[in-house]
Amino acid sequence: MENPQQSQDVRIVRATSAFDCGGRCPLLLHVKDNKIIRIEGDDHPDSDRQLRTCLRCRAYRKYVHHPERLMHPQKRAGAKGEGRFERISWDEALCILSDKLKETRDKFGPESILLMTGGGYLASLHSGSMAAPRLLNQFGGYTTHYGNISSEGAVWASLVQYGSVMVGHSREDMLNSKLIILWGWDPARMISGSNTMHHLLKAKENGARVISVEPRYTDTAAAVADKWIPIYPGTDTAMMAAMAYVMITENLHDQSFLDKYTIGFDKFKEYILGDEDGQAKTPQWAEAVCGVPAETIADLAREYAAAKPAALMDCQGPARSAMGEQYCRFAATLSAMTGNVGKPGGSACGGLMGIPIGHMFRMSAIPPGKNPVEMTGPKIKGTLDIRDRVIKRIHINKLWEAILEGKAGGFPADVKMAWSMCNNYLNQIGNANKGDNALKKLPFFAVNEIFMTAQARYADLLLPVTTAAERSDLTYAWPSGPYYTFVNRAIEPLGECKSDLEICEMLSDYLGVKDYRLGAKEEDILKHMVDQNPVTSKYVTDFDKFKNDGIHRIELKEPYIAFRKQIEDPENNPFDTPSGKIEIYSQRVADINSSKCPPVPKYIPTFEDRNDPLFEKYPLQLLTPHPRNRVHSEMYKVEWLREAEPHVLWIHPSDAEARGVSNGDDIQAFNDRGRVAVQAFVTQRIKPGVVCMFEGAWYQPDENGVDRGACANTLTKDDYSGGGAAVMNTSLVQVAKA
Ligand SMILES: Nc1nc2c(c(=O)[nH]1)N[C@H]1C(S)=C(S)[C@@H](COP(=O)(O)OP(=O)(O)OC[C@H]3O[C@@H](n4cnc5c(=O)[nH]c(N)nc54)[C@H](O)[C@@H]3O)O[C@H]1N2
Ligand SMILES: Nc1nc2c(c(=O)[nH]1)N[C@H]1C(S)=C(S)[C@@H](COP(=O)(O)OP(=O)(O)OC[C@H]3O[C@@H](n4cnc5c(=O)[nH]c(N)nc54)[C@H](O)[C@@H]3O)O[C@H]1N2
Ligand SMILES: [Mo]
Repeated sequence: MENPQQSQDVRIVRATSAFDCGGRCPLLLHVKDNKIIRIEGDDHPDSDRQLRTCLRCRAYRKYVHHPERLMHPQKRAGAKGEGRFERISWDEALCILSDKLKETRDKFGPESILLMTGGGYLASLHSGSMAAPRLLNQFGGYTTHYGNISSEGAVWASLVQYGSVMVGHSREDMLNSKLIILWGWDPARMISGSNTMHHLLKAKENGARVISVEPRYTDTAAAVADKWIPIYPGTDTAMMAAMAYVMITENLHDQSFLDKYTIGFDKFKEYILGDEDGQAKTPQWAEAVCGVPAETIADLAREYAAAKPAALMDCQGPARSAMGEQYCRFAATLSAMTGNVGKPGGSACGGLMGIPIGHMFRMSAIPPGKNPVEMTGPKIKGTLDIRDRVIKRIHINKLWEAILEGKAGGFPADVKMAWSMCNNYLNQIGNANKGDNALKKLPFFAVNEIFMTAQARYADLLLPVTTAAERSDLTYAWPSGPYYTFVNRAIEPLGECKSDLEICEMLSDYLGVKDYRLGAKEEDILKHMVDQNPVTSKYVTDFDKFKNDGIHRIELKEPYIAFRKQIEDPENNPFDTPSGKIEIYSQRVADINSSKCPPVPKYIPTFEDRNDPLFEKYPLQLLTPHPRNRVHSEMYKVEWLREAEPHVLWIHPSDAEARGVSNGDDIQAFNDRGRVAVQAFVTQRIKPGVVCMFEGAWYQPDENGVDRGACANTLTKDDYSGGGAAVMNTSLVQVAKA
C-alpha cells in the first residue's frame, strides 16, 4: 500500500523536455525534495490523441540529476581541449567574459566576435539562441552562421518549388493514403512528431501499402513496410528521374494537373527524355547509378502513378547531403506529376513536414533587434543564392575553416573570440578533427553548457546552465503538432546553474547595456508571449488552463493539407512563387547560373559518391542518421540510454567478411579526415557498400588521434551543397579490424 506521508511530499508537475527532438512528450514529473523521482507520460484518455512518451523522456530524470552535470562557473586550468578547469565565482566569470567582449569589440571590431547558437534548447524564453543575439545586438554586433544544419536543402527546395516551407499535412491524414512511400524517412527511430508512428500504424491497419526506399532496412520499415527497396546514398534523384521517365513514356502522369498548377514541366521532360544532354533517364540508366533493379524502379513508378491518393514522404536525411536540395525538388516534382499536391492522402513533399498551426512558434514578443554588423551590405535572408549570404555570415558547416582562415580565406571576419550556447558543434558539424584544431587556435572561447561536452572541454570559460526542469517556459512540438506545450518549473536550479537568459541579464550589467533586463515575472512574460503571438493567441484563449494542463491540443475539424487552397481555388490562391504556380522550372534558380543548382531538378554526381576516384581508397558510403537513444549528442551520458542502444557501425555481412570482421568485433572506420574506434554490427539490414553510424556519440580523440568516442563527424566533410545543405550523409570511408 502507498505510504500516505510519502505521497503528500510528492508534487506532480506538468512539463516537457526542451530538446531539439522531432517530438514533444507531455510529462508528469513527480518531484520530492527538489528531485524528480518518477515520470509518467501523457494521461489523455483517448488513445488516438494520447502522445506516447519516447524512451528519452522516460529517462529524463537520469539526465537532469546526472552526477556529471556542470554546477559552477569554471575557467581553464590546463591546455585547451584538455578538459582541466578550476572553479570560479559568477562575478569573476562575468568579469572575464565582459572584459573579453569589450576588448575584442574595441580592438578588432564587433565582427571579430563569433556567436555560436543552436537548437539545443527549443523553448521560447530562456534560450540563449534568443537571449544572446538580443544582448550582442545592443552591445555592437557580432558575426554568426547561416544555413539550417537540419534542413537547408529541404528549405531551399521548398522555397524554389512552392515559395513556402509549410509543406506538411497533419499526421492523421496518412489514414487517407492508399500508398505511403517512406523515402529516407524512419519515424520509428527519429521522432518526427510524437503522434506520427501511431498514425502510420493506423494507416497500415487501414489498408495502406507502405514501401521504404532506403539504404537501410529501418525500424519503421520493419514495423509497417510491405517492401524495402535498398538504394545507394545520394542516388535517389537518379531513381526518381527514371520513375519520371516511366510515367512520361507510358503516359501515366497527370498532365491536366501539371498544366493547371505548375510551370516548366516541358523543360523537365526534355531533361528526362535526354533531349537536353543526350542521356535518356531510363530505368536501366538509373540502375547503374543507384543499384536498384530497373524493373523495381519501373514497378514503383507505375504503382505510385496508379494509387490515388499516394503520399511520398521525403524528409531531411537524404537532403542533408551533397545533392540535398535536388532530392526534395525531385520528390515534389513527382508528387505534382501524380497529382498528389494539395490533396487529402497525398503529400506535397519538400522534406519539411511542418504545418502552420503547430509548427515551432518562436515568439516574436521580445524583438531581438538588428545586428549592426549585418545592417549594411547584401541581404542575409530571403535569397536563394547562397553567395549573397556568404558575404556576412559563415556557413554552419564551415565554422572551423572560418576560424582557421578568417578573411584571408574569404570568410567575413577574423574571429578573435567565440561564445557558444545550445549547441555542441565540435561534435555536430562536419570534420571534428578540423574543429579540434580550430578551437585550440581560437584565442578565447566561452561556453554556456549543462555538461562537459566534447566541445565544452575546449572552453576558456564555462558557464553552468539549468535544464528545462529548472525553469518555466513554452516549448513546441515539431514538425506538425498540432499542440502547444508549457513547461512548469519542477525543481529549483541545481548548484549555481542559471539559464542563458539569466546569464545574459547579469552580463548586461557588466557590459553596461541598458534596458536589456525584461524586468517582469517569468509567468507574466510567458503570458505576454502567448498573447502577442498571432497564431498561439488564436488558439490558447485560457492561459491558466494551458499552464495547468501543460499542453494545449488544437482540435482540427479536418486534417490540415498543405496547399489545399491553392489546388481547390487556384484563381484566388496563387502559390507564393514568382509565377504563382508550382515551379518545376525556376527562373530565380536559372538566374543564379550555377551548375550545382539547375533550374529543373536533376541527378548531379557529387564528391565522395561511388564515381569519385577516392572510392578506390574508401569504398564504403557512410550514413550518419539520428540516434534513437539520444537527441543528437544530448543525453549521451545517461547510462540507461546507452544500455538501450550501444553505439556501433552497421556493415553488411559481405563487406564484413571481405575484411575479416565478425559481429561485435572492434573495428576502425577511417578516411583522410579521421579515424574512429567502434564495434561492428554485422547485419543484412544495410545495403552492401554502405555503412551506418548514428550521429551524436561524443568525440574523444586519444594521443594517436583515434576517436575513441566514435563521433560520426570525425569522418564527415565540412562542406555544403549548392543550395546550402550540410553534407552529413556524403562521406566515403574504409573499415578494418582494429
Ligand atoms: N553526422 C551528422 N551530424 C549531424 C546530423 C546528422 O544527421 N549527421 N544532424 C544535424 C542536425 S539535424 C542537428 S539539429 C544538429 C544538432 O547539433 P547541436 O545543436 O550541436 O546538437 P545537440 O547534441 O542537440 O547539442 C545541444 C547542446 O546544447 C546544450 N543545451 C541544452 N539546453 C541548453 C540551454 O538551455 N543552454 C545552453 N547554453 N546549452 C544547452 C546541450 O547540453 C547540448 O550539448 O546536428 C547535426 N549534426
Ligand atoms: N530520436 C531522435 N529523433 C530525432 C532527433 C534525434 O537526434 N533523435 N533529431 C531531430 C532533428 S533535429 C531532426 S533535423 C530530425 C532529422 O530527421 P531526418 O533528417 O529525417 O533523420 P535522419 O536520421 O538523418 O535520416 C532519415 C533517414 O534517411 C536515411 N538516408 C540517409 N541518406 C539517405 C539517402 O541518400 N537516400 C535515402 N533514400 N535515404 C537516406 C537514413 O538511413 C535515415 O534512416 O530528427 C529529429 N528527431
Ligand atoms: Mo536538426
